[in-house]
Amino acid sequence: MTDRHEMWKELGMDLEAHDTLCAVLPTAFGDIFLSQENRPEGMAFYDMVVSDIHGIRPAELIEEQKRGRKIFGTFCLYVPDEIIVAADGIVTGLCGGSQFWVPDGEKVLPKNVCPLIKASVGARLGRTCPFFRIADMYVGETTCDGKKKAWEILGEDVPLHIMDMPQMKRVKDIEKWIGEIKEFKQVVETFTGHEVTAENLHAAIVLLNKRRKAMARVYACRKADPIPISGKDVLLMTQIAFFDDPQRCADQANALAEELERRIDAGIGVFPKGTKRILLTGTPMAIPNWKMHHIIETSGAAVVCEECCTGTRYVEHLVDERPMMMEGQLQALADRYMKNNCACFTPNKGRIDDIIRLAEAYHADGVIDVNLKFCTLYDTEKRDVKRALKAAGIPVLSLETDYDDTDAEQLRTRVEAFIEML
Ligand code: BJ8
Repeated sequence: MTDRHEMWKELGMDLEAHDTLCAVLPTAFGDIFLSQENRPEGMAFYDMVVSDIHGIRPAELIEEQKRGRKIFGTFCLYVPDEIIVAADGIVTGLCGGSQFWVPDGEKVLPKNVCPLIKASVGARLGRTCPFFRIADMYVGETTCDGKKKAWEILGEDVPLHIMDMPQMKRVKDIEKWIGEIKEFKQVVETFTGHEVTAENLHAAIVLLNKRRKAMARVYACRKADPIPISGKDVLLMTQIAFFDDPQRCADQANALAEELERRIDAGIGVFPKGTKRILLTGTPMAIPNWKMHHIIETSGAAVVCEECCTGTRYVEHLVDERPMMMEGQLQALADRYMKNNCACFTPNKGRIDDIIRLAEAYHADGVIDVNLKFCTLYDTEKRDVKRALKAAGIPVLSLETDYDDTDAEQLRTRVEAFIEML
């Protein structure tokens, strides 16, 4: 594998600390992913990306920067990638998913902030992630309190624009959201030096819809029994999509979907027919957070769907491609992004409806609602999720977890008992 130390040094990274991270990842990945049997051949691409996760894509991004393109680091599904892509910018997701980055985050944040935020701040300030070093501008949003305060800290270190998210979905809130997208467009135009026109915005909408459709095709294959791909592998595909080139992402996902469709025709699965099927819902699972999937899929069940931001929310709902004028396009973007049902909204009944709809569509035997520690939004919503699923006759297990592995055995015991009763 190419030695990337020179590149990381030029990015101002802490090489010694970063080497520690690089030393543990291959073993973790091998144990969790490569130990699976009968994986689709299409996963070879994603395995290759992970094998040089801080090398291949960062090197590409640096090349693009040399050509004058700007890289935008984002942390939330509400930030409309289309605007950035239309201005010839590149989007890279920056949510931290490893415990490795948490201690550096805790140097500036209270301990009782969710690990996703602590890891994201820690990855930047600890200088141990190339993506956090490469991004020319970060885009924050006013979703949860922890993130809002984290932007103030990160903003001292890197150019940062904050999108003011509505907290409700009334007509006036959506109008305000369109105003925010307009302002974001201006910020991106100034930063990149490229005007967003109706033409390039249309092309960006089509491209990102293509990515959604290709990934949704992979997701749809999970409705089959036997299941042609593990939940872990679909999670990995989704996590990688956040920083990959959108066209390549769509091509790889389509190729994978074709293979899965052939598997379905031939009755080939990665778990025996009749394996218990779990829908996961809750907080997002940023790479390399594979904990819950691994526990579930080594406890006798399969994850067939994720109602979360590293799941269906990323692949469902296309932006209307018909408007060809700027006003209509911005409205279409606002409409599509407001179909995401994050717990930062009130009320958020749409999420409950989504969970029930998806549990039925993916023939789930049960739902596991997983909350990252200190995320009060999803933690509070657990009550409504439980109540609605009980009323719908769908078994549900609510869990809370952190990024470290100290609770893994306890979680396994609870998951095994849940699967047993399905
Ligand atoms: S649209 S889920 S990506 S906000 S887990 S940081 S909410 S305390 S990540 Fe999210 Fe956008 Fe919503 Fe999705 Fe805060 Fe909760 Fe932490 Fe969270």
